[in-house]
Formats: sequence, structure tokens, C-alpha cells
Amino acid sequence: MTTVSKEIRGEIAIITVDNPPVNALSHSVRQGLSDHLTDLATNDSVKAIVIACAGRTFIAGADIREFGSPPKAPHLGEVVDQIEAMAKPVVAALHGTTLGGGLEVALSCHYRVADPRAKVGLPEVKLGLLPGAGGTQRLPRIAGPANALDAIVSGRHIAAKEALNWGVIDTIADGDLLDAAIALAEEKISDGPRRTGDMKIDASKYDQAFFDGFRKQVAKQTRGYYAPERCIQCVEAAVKLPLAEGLKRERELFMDCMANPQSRALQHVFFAERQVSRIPGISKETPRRNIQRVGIIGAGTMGGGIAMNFANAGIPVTILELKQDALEHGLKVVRGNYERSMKRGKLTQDQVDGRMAQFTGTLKYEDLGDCDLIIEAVFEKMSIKKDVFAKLDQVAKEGAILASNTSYLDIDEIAAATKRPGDVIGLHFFSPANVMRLLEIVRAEKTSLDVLATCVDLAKKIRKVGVVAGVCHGFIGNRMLSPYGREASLNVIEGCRPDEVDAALYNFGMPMGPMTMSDMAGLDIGYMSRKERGREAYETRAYDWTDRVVEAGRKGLKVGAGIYDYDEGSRVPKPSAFVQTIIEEESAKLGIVRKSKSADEIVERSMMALINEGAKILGEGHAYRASDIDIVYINGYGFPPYRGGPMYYADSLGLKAVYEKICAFQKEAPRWWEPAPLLEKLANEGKSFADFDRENAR
Ligand code: T1G
Repeated sequence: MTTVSKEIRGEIAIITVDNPPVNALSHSVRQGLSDHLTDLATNDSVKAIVIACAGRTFIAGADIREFGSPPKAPHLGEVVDQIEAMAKPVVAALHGTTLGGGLEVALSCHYRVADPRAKVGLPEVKLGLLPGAGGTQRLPRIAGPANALDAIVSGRHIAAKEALNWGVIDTIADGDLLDAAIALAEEKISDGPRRTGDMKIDASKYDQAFFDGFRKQVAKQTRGYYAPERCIQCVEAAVKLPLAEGLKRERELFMDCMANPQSRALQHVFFAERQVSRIPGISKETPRRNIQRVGIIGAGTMGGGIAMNFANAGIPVTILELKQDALEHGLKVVRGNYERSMKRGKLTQDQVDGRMAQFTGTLKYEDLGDCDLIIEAVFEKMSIKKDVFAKLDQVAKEGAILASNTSYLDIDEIAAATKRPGDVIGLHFFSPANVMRLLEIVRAEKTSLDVLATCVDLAKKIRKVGVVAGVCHGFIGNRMLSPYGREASLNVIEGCRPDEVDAALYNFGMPMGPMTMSDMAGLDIGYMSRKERGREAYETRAYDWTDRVVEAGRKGLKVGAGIYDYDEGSRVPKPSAFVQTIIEEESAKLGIVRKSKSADEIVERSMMALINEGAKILGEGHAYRASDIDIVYINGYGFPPYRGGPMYYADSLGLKAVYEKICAFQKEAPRWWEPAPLLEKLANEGKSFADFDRENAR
């Protein structure tokens, strides 16, 4: 199939790229563009050229699937330079998401027109890279270094209107995009080419203080990442150097990022995130249920947050509470969330009102009778969940999907409380539910395929990353969190201070340490769960000290004291002498001679526990892929994406080394460190989790 075609209309030539699904700049596209441009350069009857794309979007970037294989000429940089050097005006017609190399192609054109809904961006940094075909040199020239730094270091999508204000596009099409592009091309015949590369930057306005100020501004969000600093250095080069030298510098820094392990890890995450919706037995032909209205039981933090996801997607919501004041409070919190977004400029008043108009509040279960999906977000107690589902069995219409938001309870047991177990599924949202992208879709034993398929599609519709998990205590994420936290806690009782453990894991790349996270979540949740399960069910050495903290009334941040002290109104954790005394007393009771550990030892112990549990989950079939587990941990728990996720990280260490480390830990604590059988098998076969995923490709 020809990926690049050409047609001539009067004096205008139209080059069309057609390389589904996103017109990526595969070799055939680069070759096609170059050949047609060479041909048109000498065609005197053609006075101007339009470059457009078929399908859903203008070019969305280099073909990521070609990374890792030796690049084939013509290289993108050569094509981009060829476009800019054309003697006749070249106009880009932008629609969809013009990203990465696609925007670099557009910037090398002389003029640009966009569909009103078009977006542009340079998201290479999200792949551990930087725009490597002139984007870091041309965007600062046309939009200014400040906007260029914003776009290149954040990788965000920029709407057409903002791009127009930046000068990145010349006009927004009013009507047919191609017609507008042809009209612009005709108009520019007399002006001739306007080369972005020739535009000048007033270097005096962008001194070292400007760049260092930007570095400070983005330090928090780019912590641990390799590419952002190189992106900034490229823009510095654009300010200081002529185009040719700047392009050379960009090439050097691009290759530097490409060679850094973070880029492969981030590319792994990119594809892994797109794998999660591939479910065995589900195809495009699998029937789906039509979700027109959603019922939410519980208008608390979780219920309200969950409901917002559907309202945001334009799906009407009926939200049920037991008491009027709780219902009103819940809806008030939801409105407050939207109004905060409005204050940040993310929503207009009309949009806030439109979202709120999607909500119907009720105190009566009967009012859920017209819902196609009902999600309960009530108290995390099995008896209460079963009551709710028994009631739903009475009131829900035939074919309604009944979902529990439980974070670890047994969905099979909940389903058994109904006469329609095939309609029951787990939809585990992560708090805050209207913000966190992760959704664990828990497939119970009797969940029917069309219910599962419907929920996998629905996750995308509400802009969540939906990962299918099997029924086990804690599903994927919380089940792995448990040993990770246990080992962190044991480090404390054996000699480390809580803040030492937190600092080690924070510096590894976690968003916060496990002690701080426990204080934020509330220590009483784990405390009650342990009391319910009994001392036989858990490692008492790890938790007797935290139980004493709770029994001293220190439930965490919410009461202003937990493992850490907190100043009035502050969320900043401060080491607590009171808690340190409890820790040392508990160590003494256990006859432990306290010994601190290095940051590497602290990280290794928690990471090995995390990986081992992930391997158990994978081996037991409660996750379809190791890469799914990576996506859960990145999106639900903030595992640093530039390390690819816990399973990818294990592969980077080598499974043999991981297995040996776990065996060493097992010698000290046999009960808690049983190596996952799948890990042992892969280690002995010299394989990786990636091999497992390839061999079990769904
Ligand atoms: N290369 C190859 N395949 C790609 C691709 C790409 N750039 N982008 C998307 N796909 C595939 C994706 O794997 C999926 O495949 C299908 O297209 C639909 O994607 C030199 C070096 C464009 C916003 O980083 O952000 O240019 O699973 O499910 O949700 O400076 O895809 O169907 O088989 O995501 O509508 C820079 C990455 C590259 C853009 C569409 N560009 N893509 O989102 O669909 S580096 C990017 C996206 C670069 C130059 C540098 C999104 C999208 P399959 P999808 P979507």
C-alpha cells in the first residue's frame, strides 16, 4: 500500500501520508515524502505544496517500533531539512494529534493550518528522549524559548488555539482543512518560503538565570529523569548557536538519551500501557453491554470521586446515600472539586454546571432500577457488601452490571450473595478516584465475558488505565504493597529510623516513603485489618511497634500524629522522639541489637519483596502479563516510570540475581520469603519476565 501519495490541483501539489493507525514516520513514509519532494522541486507548474495526512491524525511521531533497529536513510532529520530548503512554499495541514517527529515535519514546513480540534506536542521526553529532528531548535525560534521549554520538558499536548497564540500555526481552518491549506498555499505563492530555521532569537533575554530558573521550576516533576536536563540544554543551544550547530548539539544529546536505559524503560511503559486491554477470549466481536446510566452507592470520598469519572465522560449518574445530609454533603464535595478545577482554568462555569447536571441524588435503592452499571463504594466490610449486593439483586434491572469497589475483599464471595454472579465484577478505583488513572478490573470466577469486555472498554472511555486482575487478597497492587511495607517496617525494628527508610525509597524514585504513605492513608486501617485477621496471619515483628503507635492515638496525618509528628496544619513529616522510643522498646523486647542499614540495603529488601509477590501473582494467573503488573505499580503507587515498573526493574537486575537474593532472605525468614515458583523457574531457565510475556502473548 502506498503510504505517501501525491496529487496536483492547478498550481498546488498535495502530498498525503496514509500510514495507519497514526501516520508514524516509518521508513516508507520518510522515503515517500523525500521522493515526492524531490520530484516536485523541479516541477515548474507546481508553485506551492501542501502536506496532509489521511486517517485520524497528522503524523504522530517517529515510529517507536523502529527504535532499537539500525536507522535507515532517509533519516527524519534529512527529510525535515529537505522540506525547509524547498524553494516553493510548503504548507502543513494539521489535524488530530501532531506529535514528536510529526510536529518537527510541520515546523520545517513554511506555514501551518490546523483543524480547530487539533493538538500539537513534543512528547519525546515521555519516552526518555528529546525531539531529535530539529524540534528543539525550531520551536524556540517560532514560539520563543519559554514556550518551547514548557512544551518540550512537559511533553504536553497543546490545543490549536494556544498553538496559534504561540505562532506555531498560522491559522485555524474554518471548514474543510484541506481546502484551507490549499487556500493558504495559493496565498503564499507570492511570499515564498518562510523558514523557521532562519528565525532569530534575542539571546539577551534568555540568559543563564532564565534557564536556571526554569530548571528550579521543573525540578520536582522531573526528579530522577535523565532526558529533561538534556532537553533544556538543547534549547540553550538554540538560543546560543546558529541552526546548523544547534542541530548538531541536538543530535548528540538525542543519542545520549537514546543510549540511556531510561529510554528503553519508558518505551516499555508506553507499549505496556497499550497491552492491558488485550484480554484472552475478548475480541472486537465479543458483545458489550450498553452503559447509558451508572449508579453509585455511597457519596463519600470514593463514591463521589468514582461518580465524577462518569459525569466527566458525559454518562449520567444516580448516586445513592442512606441519609439526606450525607447525600448533600457528598454532592457538595463533588461540586467543590469541579469549582477548584474551574479556578485553575481547566473548566468553565458552564462545564461545571453541565457536569453537576449529570448527577441525580437519591435515598432509595429502587431509583437504581434504570442503571446499566451499579458500583458500590460502601464500608470495607464483607457483611455490609453482601447486604448491598443482595438488595441490588432485588432492584437492579436485568443485565445490569453490579460492581464492587472493594480494595481487597473476595469478589466471588460477594457475587454469591446474588442470583446473577455472571453480572458481578470488581472495579477497584484508587483514591482520589477522579484523579488516579489506575483501575483494577477484578474478574471473578463467574464474571461473564461480555461484562468483562464492557468494563475494559469503559475504563478507556473514562480515561483510566484498566488492568484486569484475578481474585486474591489485595488483587495486584495492594497484594504487592503488603510485603513491600512489611520489609520496610522490619528495617525499622531492626535498626533504621523511619525517615531513613523513607529517604532511601524516595531517592530510589518512589513518590514518598512507605512510612509517610502509611501516615497519609491512616495507620488505623492496617491496625483494624490485623486485629480482624489475628496474630497468626501476619509478621508481628513488623507491626507490633506500629500497633502501639495507633494505640497511643496516633492514627496518622489525619489526627496530626502517626509514625511522624506534624506541626499544626502541616503535612510535613517530622521524626518523633515518642515513636522512636516505642521502636527501641519493641526492638529490645525482641532481643534485637539495632543496626542501621545502607540505602541500597533498604531499597533492595523492599524491592525484592515487591518483585517476589508480583511473580506469585503472575504465576497464579491473577495478572495476564508481567507488564500489566508494571502498569499497576506505576499508575497506582507511583513506581518511577523511568525504571519501567517492578517487573521490568527485576529483568534489568537479572532474574537469577533476584532469585538468589530472595533465597538469601528466605534463610533469615522462611515463612515470608518463599521464592515465587515462576521466578525460580524463569531464573533457572535463564529467562526474564519479558520472555514470559512474549511466550504467553495474548
Ligand atoms: N509509533 C508507533 N506506533 C504508535 C505510535 C508511534 N509513535 N503512536 C501510537 N502508536 C500505536 C499504538 O501503539 C497503538 O497501536 C495505536 O498506534 C493507537 O495508539 C525524532 C524520536 C498518538 C496520542 O510519543 O501519544 O517522534 O496497540 O492506543 O489513545 O523527535 O498513541 O493499536 O497496535 O495510543 O488514540 C513521538 C505516541 C515519538 C506519540 C494516539 N510521538 N503516541 O492515542 O491511541 S518519538 C509520540 C501517542 C519521536 C522524533 C522522536 C498516542 C496518540 P496498537 P493509542 P490513542
